[in-house]
Amino acid sequence: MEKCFVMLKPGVINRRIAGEIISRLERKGLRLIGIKMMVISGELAAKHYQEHNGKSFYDYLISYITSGPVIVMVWAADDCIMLIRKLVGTTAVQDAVPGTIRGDFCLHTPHNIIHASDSPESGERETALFFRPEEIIPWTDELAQWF
Ligand code: FUP
Repeated sequence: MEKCFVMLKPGVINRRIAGEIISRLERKGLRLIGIKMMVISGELAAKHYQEHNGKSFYDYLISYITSGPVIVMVWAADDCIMLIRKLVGTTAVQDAVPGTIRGDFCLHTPHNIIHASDSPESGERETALFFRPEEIIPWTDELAQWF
């Protein structure tokens, strides 16, 4: 089953909308197999966003992502990454369609409130960066056979 790493970025907890966003992923039927709250170190942020190193927005992105508490999660389902990225919406907030998380809750692309892995490989890599193996709990869904 595919894994998707999801982060609710700094500001989501302050705005008291973490529950609303998590609820959207749960209502889709996705399976939450890891969750915790943390403040990301500069070192971890640099590893997470290594592909953006050197871009114009990189320094701002690193300072923003380390500026306050985040909630990190791992979700699992068939085609989990494609399904979650549809719920999340586009990176640029001016293109994010109402009804998506970014379309409903954010004003500025640099603060687009949620990160979700963009490939199965990044799902695995990001999960391993943020979670120890014992923090991932792949519970059995007794009803799944009927969906
Ligand atoms: P996404 O996969 O949608 O989170 O987008 P990216 O990995 O391309 O970008 C990571 C983060 O960098 C975005 F969430 C916001 C920030 N960013 C900018 O600030 N400006 C840009 O032009 C692109 C990304």
